[in-house]
Amino acid sequence: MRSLSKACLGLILVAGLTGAAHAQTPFGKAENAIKYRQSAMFIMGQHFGRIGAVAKGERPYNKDEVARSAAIAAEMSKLPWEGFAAGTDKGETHAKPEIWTDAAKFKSDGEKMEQEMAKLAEVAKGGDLAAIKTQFGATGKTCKSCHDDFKKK
Ligand code: ASC
Repeated sequence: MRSLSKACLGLILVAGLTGAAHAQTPFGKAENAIKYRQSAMFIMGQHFGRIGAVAKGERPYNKDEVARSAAIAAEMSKLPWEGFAAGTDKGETHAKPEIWTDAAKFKSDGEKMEQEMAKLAEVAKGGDLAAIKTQFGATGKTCKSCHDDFKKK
């Protein structure tokens, strides 16, 4: 009896710990975390790309469309980070291990990108195409520098 209740206690503890580990990530499984961050970046890339096409003169400039794209991109820029949960370095991902081994730089690069995206959304509301082009360039630099360090080709 004694050993049975000990075994039961052990099982309860293991179940509790497993539950706690699970609670650390809202994704359930690594694959979902990877899909989540990739989805946010895909939508961000789509809308950032539309602004890029306008900046390059490949699409006509429409103030509301660009402002909407910039607002969506800025909102998406807040999302990828929680998808880089521990244990999500393997699988269908271009994430470099440095994301976890140099987490401070990754965080600061991400914050810079978010700030520039937010600025782009502000500038886009103003409707000054030259200013939008300038801010588009500044924002793209923050995408690129983070990808150079933390994304596998
Ligand atoms: C994009 C996109 C990126 C960045 C980067 C900017 O539209 O998909 O990864 O911009 O190319 O330099």
